[in-house]
Amino acid sequence: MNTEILQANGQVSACACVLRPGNTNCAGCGMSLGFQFLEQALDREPITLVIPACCGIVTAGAFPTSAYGVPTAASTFASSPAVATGLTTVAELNGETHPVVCWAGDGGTYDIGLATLSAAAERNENMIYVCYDNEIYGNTGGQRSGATPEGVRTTTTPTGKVEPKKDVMAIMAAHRIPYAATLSVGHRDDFLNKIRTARQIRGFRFLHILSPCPTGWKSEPDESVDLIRCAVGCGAFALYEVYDGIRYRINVSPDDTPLEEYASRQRRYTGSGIELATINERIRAQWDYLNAMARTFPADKKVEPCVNC
Ligand SMILES: Cc1ncc(C[n+]2csc(CCOP(=O)(O)OP(=O)(O)O)c2C)c(N)n1
Ligand code: SF4
Ligand SMILES: [Mg+2]
Repeated sequence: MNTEILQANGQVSACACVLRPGNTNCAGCGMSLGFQFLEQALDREPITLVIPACCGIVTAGAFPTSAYGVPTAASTFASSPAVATGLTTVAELNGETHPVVCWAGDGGTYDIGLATLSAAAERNENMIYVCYDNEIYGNTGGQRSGATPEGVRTTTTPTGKVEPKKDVMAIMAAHRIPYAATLSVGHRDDFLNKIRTARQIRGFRFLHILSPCPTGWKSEPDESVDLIRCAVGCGAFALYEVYDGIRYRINVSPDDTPLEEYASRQRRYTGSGIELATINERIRAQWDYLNAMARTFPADKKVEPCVNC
């Protein structure tokens, strides 16, 4: 595969680094960390990226220069898993085994791209789909998405979103795909393990990253990693894996971190009309569900590396 990329300074680089320094992402953006962890986990193996409309494609810059050091296809919102399907098929026909990674925001995943995401998952296409979820349409000014949690103020929910966050993991599990997992940029080892696990499996793999967005969350850029640890600690973001859509493994259980600590460090919760106690109740109910699934249908089988990947 040709990985030569024309850099902003006009020089050609063969750098397999996924996201180059000097890109336009905001300081403290979870997407930047996610790309770094992806690259580390894959040990700089070449990949092909497919990215629909989102902050991630703004980062790419204007052709022929690019902030990405790997071949990157920009797609429409609705078509990224279909584009990735085509690229995977062609790569396999050419005898190439490098992964095709679809990298989309929550707007592109939960809402606007859901139809082709569902279709590719149902066909069990051989790709890694990553949703970096900043819980808003960040790129267009911070509107609410299906991923915005209840109680969060956005430009379209100025008094706090009333509806709960859509359970995208349950939707993906219902497709009985081989692997689905949630990833935290505050838990690096767990993050890298899940990328490596996904790499070893053939078929549709769905990875969901809670991606801090200081601009939209009204949080401090240097607190991003700690904030995600806090989200995991208070139970607002559960770290778990689902194999074949039915076998569950919880990776990190909540500790004693209060939801108030997570919420108070982001001004998107300030002045919300929804009580934290109400939000907490729903978080506890989700944990009851996850614990029951992990107890009843545990993921105890070890992943066997795919011989054709
Ligand atoms: C069909 C369609 N509708 C709306 C837009 C405008 N648009 C571009 S990016 C974006 C928000 C993307 O949100 P998300 O996928 O969460 O990524 P983020 O910007 O948060 O990184 C929107 C609404 C578009 N490009 N195409
Ligand atoms: S708006 Fe948010 S998601 Fe977009 S680049 Fe900035 S921090 Fe990242
Ligand atoms: Mg988003």
